[in-house]
Amino acid sequence: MKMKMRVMNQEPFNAETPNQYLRSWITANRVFFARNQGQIPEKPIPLSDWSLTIEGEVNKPLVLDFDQICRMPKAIVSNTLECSGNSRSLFEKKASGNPWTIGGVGNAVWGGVWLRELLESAGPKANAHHVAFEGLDKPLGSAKIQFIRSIPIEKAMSSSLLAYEMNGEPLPLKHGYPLRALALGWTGANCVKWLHKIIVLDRPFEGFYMDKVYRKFQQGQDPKTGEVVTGINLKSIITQPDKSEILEAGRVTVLGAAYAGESSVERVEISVDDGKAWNPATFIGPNEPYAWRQWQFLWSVKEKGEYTLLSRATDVEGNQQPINANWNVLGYGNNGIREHAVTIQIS
Ligand SMILES: Nc1nc2c(c(=O)[nH]1)N[C@H]1C(S)=C(S)[C@@H](COP(=O)(O)O)O[C@H]1N2
Ligand SMILES: [Mo]
Repeated sequence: MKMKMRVMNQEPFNAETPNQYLRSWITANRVFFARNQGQIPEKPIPLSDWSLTIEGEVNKPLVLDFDQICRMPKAIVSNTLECSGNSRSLFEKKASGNPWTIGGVGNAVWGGVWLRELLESAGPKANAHHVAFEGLDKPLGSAKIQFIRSIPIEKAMSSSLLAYEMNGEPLPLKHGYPLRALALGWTGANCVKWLHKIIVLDRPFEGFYMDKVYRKFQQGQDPKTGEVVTGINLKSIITQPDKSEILEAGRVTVLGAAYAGESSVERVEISVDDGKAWNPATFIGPNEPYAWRQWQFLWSVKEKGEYTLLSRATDVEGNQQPINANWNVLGYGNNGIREHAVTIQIS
């Protein structure tokens, strides 16, 4: 079978994973979605030319080479990564940005080191509040703005990984070789690729990628006053059947995934009558922190006609996916039940 991504942009390269590859718990590296603000490095940097610097509000600034990082205790964690703008094109009202459908998400098992261990050896000072990450990718456009993002030190110390492996392979070039940050359960923008510098700060980093984007704001509002996009929202997606598919009456297997960022999914329900009745779906596959859960619903359908399928996730705290997501100018965080409806035909 041909591996075909849905490419939205060649430069910068932005491509989403087709539904059929979202049906397994692990998303294969070769079809894992790609989101870039700058240029993917043309070739992998020789490891002898690469180092990781930790500086700023620390007692002991560090420069580490790749071997030193690999000799540290290895952590292996699963994590579902989702682009902040995933499902943007499914909002009824248009939002600006890449027209993602549901494929700006994927799940991988990552190998690396806990960021906490590195920060502890550098010794954050008492005024350390944010941790900024800088990537090596060359910026595009006339402004030439480097991709730099910062996260609160609590997140950096509790549940952030620096990954050099993805699904058992060295981190692929397009996913950040040789090292990337992963703020577990947080959207992709918080997970800087081609990482080479960590700067500990006394406040959030200020710059284009912190203040103008990755914030939820309304028309006419100053983006900087908008809420910063951090954790991945509770959400479920239907990955089979596809929209507009024509199927025969009888038994239909409905497949999907559900995820909840830093929380965990407790339950998924399916409606085949546009939201009137809800039926429980069954989980299949692994149940790991920060990772999505695959589910299925075996549907027995006798009558021909048009059907609208909806899925609804509930997390362990009892929160339920919203019927409709909150629209914002840049279309972040679309997790609406309605927006993810799949209408099909039974013939
Ligand atoms: N250095 C760098 N890191 C980056 C980006 C980037 O443009 N440059 N894009 C971010 C965004 S918006 C997302 S969604 C994820 C996508 O990761 P992936 O391409 O490995 O799926 O990378 C993040 N890290
Ligand atoms: Mo993103």
